[in-house]
Amino acid sequence: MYRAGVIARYGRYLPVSDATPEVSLGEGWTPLIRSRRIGPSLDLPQLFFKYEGLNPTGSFKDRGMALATAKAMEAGAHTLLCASTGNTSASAAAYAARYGLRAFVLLPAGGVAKGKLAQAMAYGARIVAVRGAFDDALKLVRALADVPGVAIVNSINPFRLEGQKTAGFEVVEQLGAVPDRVFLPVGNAGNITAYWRAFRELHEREGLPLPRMHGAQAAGAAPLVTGKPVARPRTIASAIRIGNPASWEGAIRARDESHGSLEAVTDAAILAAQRRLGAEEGLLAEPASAAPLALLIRMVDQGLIAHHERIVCIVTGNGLKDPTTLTRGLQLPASVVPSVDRIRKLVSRGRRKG
Ligand code: AN7
Repeated sequence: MYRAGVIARYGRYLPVSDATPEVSLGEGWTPLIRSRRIGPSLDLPQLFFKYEGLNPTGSFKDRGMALATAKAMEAGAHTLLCASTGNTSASAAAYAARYGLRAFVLLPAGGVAKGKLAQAMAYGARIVAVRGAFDDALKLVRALADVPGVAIVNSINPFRLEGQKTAGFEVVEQLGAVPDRVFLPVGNAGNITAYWRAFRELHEREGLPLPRMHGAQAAGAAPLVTGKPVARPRTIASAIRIGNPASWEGAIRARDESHGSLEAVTDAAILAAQRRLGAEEGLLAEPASAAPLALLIRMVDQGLIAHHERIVCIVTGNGLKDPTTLTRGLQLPASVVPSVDRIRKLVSRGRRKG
């Protein structure tokens, strides 16, 4: 189907009017891909990946950013402002570029993956590297809410969550049913809040059942698991290196109302899941986006998942965002002389099955 963007596709369920510009970079309608190897290996034939890394700037953030940008323009703003662990800044910068707005992005200094920083620069954002964590940057942004002409486009902006909920609608349309469980990474907790809103709306509107929501945090940045903010969040998954999530209550409500869970996974488990997504499914995920699979694998080990269940893991961001982590521990291939005989031997040596 023609990719028209989330406002064109789902406007009837969004807070838009004739005065709202139809902002779009072609975001949304990302593929729901059935697992070919990981699912069967876990004895879960109905495991699916929602590949949000195929959005225009490579992450799920574009959905909410399209609507937040539209509403900012409707209100006459000239500048988009956000704090970000990287993906929100890349998204804000892209939409600002397309519509002739300024983007100001506050990033934790040294804490953003290379690809995301490169994007923000390439899209022409003004970048401020803040000495501190994401949470410090978000605090600064909140204090700047009164600057005239400036729209905050963090997920404390309600339009971000409204645009984001379109992903939940898509999962149900593409699967042809509500999944039994949805697994997703949790940082600032906007995404889990938005998905839960989508499923609740479908439940109320169409009488559909509700899924169980499972949020994965990184062990060194798991305030929603421990119940208290983390002053110095640590994890290789820089996207979710967040100590005091803005949508705290939204995440708790999603967990409790859905009879789901919020759990921590180690960096080692995240990296192992990331490798499996690449090597067994052909899906590149950034580390944060592999956390849900890490949690699912653990729950399968614990015997908590029934084999017939329909399970969707949200792959929130593209692996290309963070090449440093993707290639960690890997060796660049050695060069060889361009000899057919040599290379014929190498190619003939053994094939992978699967
Ligand atoms: C790939 O870009 O917070 O729980 O500033 O980039 O809704 O925060 C990114 C978060 C998951 C967590 N996966 O989503 C930011 C930012 C990826 C992400 C999350 C993020 P939320």
